[in-house]
Amino acid sequence: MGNQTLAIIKPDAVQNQYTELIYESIVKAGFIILASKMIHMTKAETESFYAIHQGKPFYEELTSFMSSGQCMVLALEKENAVDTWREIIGATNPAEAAVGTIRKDFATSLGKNAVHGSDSDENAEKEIAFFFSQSELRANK
Ligand code: 3AN
Repeated sequence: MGNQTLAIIKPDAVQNQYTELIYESIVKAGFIILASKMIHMTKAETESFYAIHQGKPFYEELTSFMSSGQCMVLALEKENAVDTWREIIGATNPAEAAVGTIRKDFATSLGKNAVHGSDSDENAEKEIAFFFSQSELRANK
């Protein structure tokens, strides 16, 4: 069981000014924020980040949306971080997300679903390394 995960506050949530509320939920849930920053990915960068979904019907929509505006990316630390963060964000489809989850409260649609969370420890490590250098991650240690 790993203790780190990658969170992204997606362009819909940033544009709707939910960044602070979501950041607050992260802190209240007891995560240590190892590093965070605002970024605006190019289409090529989102295609690389979501390469695992290449070929799926929603790949074009997903990569266009994720490169449409600023995101906040965060490297989070807590015991059992991947599962804990996925419980807090709720189901992929906000219509199916449980009451009190971030996607229930802040997501716009299945495609524009406010936040990202890594789905395994292995992917968390890869995704954190995709966005953050060792020196950025070392800052709070
Ligand atoms: P999750 O983010 O909950 O792990 P994944 O990994 O299945 O969900 O999908 C990655 C992202 O792709 C989702 N967060 C969502 O933005 C988008 N997505 C997934 N399924 C669809 C779909 N059927 N239509 C549009 N976008 C989708």
